[in-house]
Amino acid sequence: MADPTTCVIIVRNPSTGDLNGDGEINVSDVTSLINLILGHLQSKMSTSQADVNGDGQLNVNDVTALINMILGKD
Ligand SMILES: [Ca+2]
Ligand SMILES: [Ca+2]
Repeated sequence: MADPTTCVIIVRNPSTGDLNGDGEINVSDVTSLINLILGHLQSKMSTSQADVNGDGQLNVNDVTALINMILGKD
């Protein structure tokens, strides 16, 4: 149950970018994202996890956004 005195601001789905679901966002997720975009990986995750920049499409821009997220430039 949420504490009514606590204000939580969720900017994005916390699982966004964690494509392989291991709880961390790292180069393994970049690989998974590229494979997903290239059609080499069947999507087991919701699009919201792979659509890193949230534009509704899966493409190289999400790879860039994911890399920036990993590098802390997000
Ligand atoms: Ca991961
Ligand atoms: Ca996108």
